[in-house]
Amino acid sequence: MVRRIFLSLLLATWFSVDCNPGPIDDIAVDRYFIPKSCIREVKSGDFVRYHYNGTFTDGKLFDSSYDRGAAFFGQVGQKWQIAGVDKGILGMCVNEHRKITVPPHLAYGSQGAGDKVPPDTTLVFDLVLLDVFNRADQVQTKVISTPKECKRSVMRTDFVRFHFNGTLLDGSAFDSSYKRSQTQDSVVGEGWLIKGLDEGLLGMCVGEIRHFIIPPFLAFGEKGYGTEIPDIPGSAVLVFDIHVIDFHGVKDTVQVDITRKSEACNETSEVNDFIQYHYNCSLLDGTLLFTSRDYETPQDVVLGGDKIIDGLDEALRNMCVGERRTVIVPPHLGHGEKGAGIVPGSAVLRFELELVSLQKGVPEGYLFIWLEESPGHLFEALDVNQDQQVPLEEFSQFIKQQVSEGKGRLKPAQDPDSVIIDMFKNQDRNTDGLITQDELKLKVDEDAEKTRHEEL
Ligand SMILES: [Ca+2]
Ligand SMILES: [Ca+2]
Repeated sequence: MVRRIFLSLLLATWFSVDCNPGPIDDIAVDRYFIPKSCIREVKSGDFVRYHYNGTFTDGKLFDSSYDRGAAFFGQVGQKWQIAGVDKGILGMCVNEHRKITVPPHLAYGSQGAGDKVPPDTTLVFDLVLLDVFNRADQVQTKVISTPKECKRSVMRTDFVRFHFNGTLLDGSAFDSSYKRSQTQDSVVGEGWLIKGLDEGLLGMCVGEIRHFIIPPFLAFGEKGYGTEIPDIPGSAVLVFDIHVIDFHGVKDTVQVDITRKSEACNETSEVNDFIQYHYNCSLLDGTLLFTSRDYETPQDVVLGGDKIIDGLDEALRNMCVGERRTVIVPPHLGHGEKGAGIVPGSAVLRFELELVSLQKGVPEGYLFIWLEESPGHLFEALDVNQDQQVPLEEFSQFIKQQVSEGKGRLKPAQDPDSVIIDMFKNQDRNTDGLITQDELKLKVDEDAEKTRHEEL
């Protein structure tokens, strides 16, 4: 019994080898190239894009998607393609190559197809799968690397600067911000980006890298993207590697983190003070843009004088000499949407600051202020030798004495002698090189008048 079955099997085999290949009952699938990595296999109901050559068994070509310059797109199991291919494509991976031999009853049967395929013809389809997705797909997200520290992550309406590599599922690149050496910048969650990224970027941290696979209905849909030579074909799944460089919200303020406190600290910096400070300025990805260490002396500035970006001016206030801070400045308090020089547009900046010295200042518009009550009879105090006139030397000596005794303060950040000359000129109305009692009185009254106007 066993022997007989064996014999009949052998005969069957013999026949199929001996004769010309007659009609086969079912498709024959030759998976002649299977990629090493296969994230999913085609199932019934999936949408697929593939290129193919259709030949007869003698190798003669009767149809080709390559000739049309467009891959076939359709849904598996829905008769979008001939039955044999519908079946033969199941289990296929993206980038896999298959030869599917299809008997006539699973192809065009006894009818054939016009003048292209004669009746009762066995066909061979050579396929390479480019793309696969399902209506039920979501965005697939994989976190590639995430920073140790993340105080805040991307929220809806944040403005994000990120780098990306974009490919199709078969690995072919369609765009990369790295090639342009410029980040992609966008508001998130407001429809500026394709849906998959609008959602996918939410929750990302500065420095984080994520890998996304986005189905076409959350990307560029059936139309794809591009006009003449489409960069992204219709119904394409997109793969993105996204690296968040920085982000900010329009309401973000300066973040100050004190990294070293100063032990002895009697006074802190405020508006109008003249300060010297060291700084490093970098992007949030660590790129150093500027450093005061490039110069022989520290940077100096009068706070509140509109000489430095607002965020830095603010960050340098209430600081003790010797104190160090790390500060994050959003672009609206930095160099804005346009950037400046090597600072990219909309960049968030990170400063490392150290206050080196501090000279208390005087209010704007003043050259000198009294720290104690001013002398009741100012002219008499100024006119040391009591000759009813005050030349520059006498004036200068008097002011310097007030400063050295801690009774008054000159405007910092300038040569004291030139500040005193300016003060003298303000009082010497007739420019004869002498201040008289009348001139001083006039000026004092005028200032009082001015103050009243300002108060009004
Ligand atoms: Ca005098
Ligand atoms: Ca005069």
